[in-house]
Amino acid sequence: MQLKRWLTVGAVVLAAGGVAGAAPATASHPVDPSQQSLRQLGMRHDLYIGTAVDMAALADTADPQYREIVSREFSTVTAENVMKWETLEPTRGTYNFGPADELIAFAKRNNQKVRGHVLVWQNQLPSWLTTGVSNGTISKDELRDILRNHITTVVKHFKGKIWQWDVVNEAVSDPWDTPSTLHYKGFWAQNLGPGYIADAFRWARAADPKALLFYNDYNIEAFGSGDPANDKTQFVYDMAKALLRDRVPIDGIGSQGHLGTQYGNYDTIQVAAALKKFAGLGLATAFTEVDVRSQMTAGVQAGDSNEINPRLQASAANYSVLLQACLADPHCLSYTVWGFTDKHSWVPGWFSNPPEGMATIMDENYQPKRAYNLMKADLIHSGPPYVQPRIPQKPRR
Ligand code: 9MR
Repeated sequence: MQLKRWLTVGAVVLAAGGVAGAAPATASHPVDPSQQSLRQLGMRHDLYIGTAVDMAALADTADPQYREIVSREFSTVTAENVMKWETLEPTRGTYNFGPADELIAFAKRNNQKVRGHVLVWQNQLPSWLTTGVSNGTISKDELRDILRNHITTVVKHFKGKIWQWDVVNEAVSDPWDTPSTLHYKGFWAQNLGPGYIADAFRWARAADPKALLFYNDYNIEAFGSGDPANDKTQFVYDMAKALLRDRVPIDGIGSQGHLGTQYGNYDTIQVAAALKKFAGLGLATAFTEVDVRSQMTAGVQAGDSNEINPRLQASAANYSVLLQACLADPHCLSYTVWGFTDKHSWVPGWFSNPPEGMATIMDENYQPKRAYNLMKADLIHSGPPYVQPRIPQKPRR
């Protein structure tokens, strides 16, 4: 009796699409899917839709809308900055978990998963670490111990609370770097050699047997020439294959998805093919930091619709290309945008010559743009046989 009652209530909630307080759908009044949130529509495919969260914005009592949209629209969250080394361990051995713990508590209250970002990266390192290495007070052996300690402490602290960890981020160079032949770049490769990548995954796995462990990078949305000397996607693919051969516990590839309307970018077929190739190795995939920025020409800044509209269209199209490709491969587990409003986006602060912006799915006043609606449409108008529910990834031992 108890069980039957629960099932009946559950069925009504499901029919209403889980909208708190919404009238249940009936045959004569079906739910209008365009009124559902991204997170509700994603669940039609078991696909988690996420956003990076700016903790200052989340805490801003003068702006409740930010919080409200994070909880309403998204089923997974990523800390935009507060899980990075400079925030977590600003002084050697002293950890500042407060801001990250707040995000985890927020996610729990809102029934959201958390992507952990990031364990090993060459940016946003604390100065005690970089200065210590450059002035020789931290030796190479000690540096390896420091890295192991950091990974172990951080992963253990969040054990059981992180769905996917970005274990290593942006380890591979770009064709515009010197030398132009792709290689392992940055602080960690320079000081420890590329073996730090396998170490990092092993240490992370030892600290949390259940989290999915990801390698995360940008400009790997599609394959190019196939030559790892200049095709970054191929380089990362070869790296992942070698890690798996060496029984390193890597579970997934995060494709960041930072695109710009001034570039050619890709089509859905190319991007879906790349995801399927990674899945062929036995890996999950995810889009982890999607945004599509535009150059803020004088015309855009002056409000000229001839300049603005094509950019909004192109931005929306690129959001859609990545989402359709993700939907097309059941191993693509989540699609996270790197901020959802132009009010809080890294883009204008980063690209100033020429200025760039308009990169997110809502404008500075939280008004949805075409990109937001196109994402919804993709989630609504897709399904079997070509779009199947997600296949959960088992963490590798
Ligand atoms: O969005 C982040 C911005 O607030 C920081 O200032 C910046 C520092 O490097 O990092 C940004 O996030 C980056 C992410 O951690 C890794 N991939 C690229 C993202 C955009 O730069």
